[in-house]
Amino acid sequence: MKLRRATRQDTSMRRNWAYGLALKLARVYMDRSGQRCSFAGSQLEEFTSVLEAAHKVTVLSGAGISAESGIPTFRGAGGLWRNFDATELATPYAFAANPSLVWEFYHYRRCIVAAAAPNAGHYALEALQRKCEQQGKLFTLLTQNIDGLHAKAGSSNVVELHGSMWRTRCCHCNNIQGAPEPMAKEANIPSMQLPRCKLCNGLLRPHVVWFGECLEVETMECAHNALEDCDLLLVIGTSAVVQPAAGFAPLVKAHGGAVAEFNTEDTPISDNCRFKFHGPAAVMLPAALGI
Ligand code: BV8
Ligand code: ZN
Repeated sequence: MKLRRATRQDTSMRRNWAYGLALKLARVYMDRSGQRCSFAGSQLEEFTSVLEAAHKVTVLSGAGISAESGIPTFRGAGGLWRNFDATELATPYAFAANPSLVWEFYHYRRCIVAAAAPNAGHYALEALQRKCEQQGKLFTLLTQNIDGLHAKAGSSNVVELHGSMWRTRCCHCNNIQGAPEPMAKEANIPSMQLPRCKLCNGLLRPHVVWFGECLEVETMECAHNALEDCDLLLVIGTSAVVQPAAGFAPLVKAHGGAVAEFNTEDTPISDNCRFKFHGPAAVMLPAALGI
């Protein structure tokens, strides 16, 4: 039996079949886990053709993409640490008032992340980056997360808008170094015994951007280069409340770029989004990206 060459029509038939399967698969997953998930088949096709036609693809991720790795989100149920609101401790004022407490807060988060692994959502973005770069597209992954799970999943040149919990900075000479050894619970360590700078013995602080602090100039430049003329922005697992990141989607929409939101619920930017994939990122991203 002579195998005839696959026509264009064959390929699109196979692709439609694949999408249909992804959709069915996605639905099956939701029922068992009880998590609501929805995206219209037609929207998936449109999203896929916009992705294929795009020259510049940018991704913005938030705490929601790490939720299925067991990392508490800021506004989710886990957003509280010892009845402290995470956003209260992530400020220069909290650190000035009680550096030991803030050190313990970051130590607690490092322990959770150290025990966690990237999920299918992180890996789908790693695969998307590879695919885009193979196709000669410009791709940038911007994240608000300080957990380092995108890099752990293999993503490269990740722009960490708010820094990393795995780096520290000297409050005196600004020298950046690694994260220190774990510390005991309820340590209340006097600040002189807290991690110190190996150059000047100054107090070290997590190398992250706290509320009320500006993002680094280079980081903002990277972000603006990635958003300028971007054809497609994927916004994943963010409540879109914290500025300046919350302003990125409206910026892309304003210059005619398409925005696709991946979230378990609506957010303040949902109306700016041409595509909305409602459901857990670890399911919706592989399904929507056909990865
Ligand atoms: C600054 C690092 C100049 C530290 C962080 C304009 C108006 C009003 C206020 C301001 C403004 N401009 C500046 C401010 C002040 C402030 C701000 O925006 N405040 C907010 C609260 C209104 N911004 C700043 O201070 C920024 N600096 O602008 O400097 C300046 C300064 C002062 C005044 C003017 C100008 C610095 C902001 C960075 C702070 N540092 N992190 C640390 O992490 O410890 S922010 C931190 O919180 C995260 O990095 C992240 O950005 C934010 C949390 O948001 P998300 O990641 O979105 O997480 P969240 O839990 O909120 O939501 C999770 C989402 O996922 C939800 O939507 C949920 O539905 C969804 N989800 C859950 N599970 C899943 C899921 N989705 C998919 N799948 C799932 N499985
Ligand atoms: Zn120093």
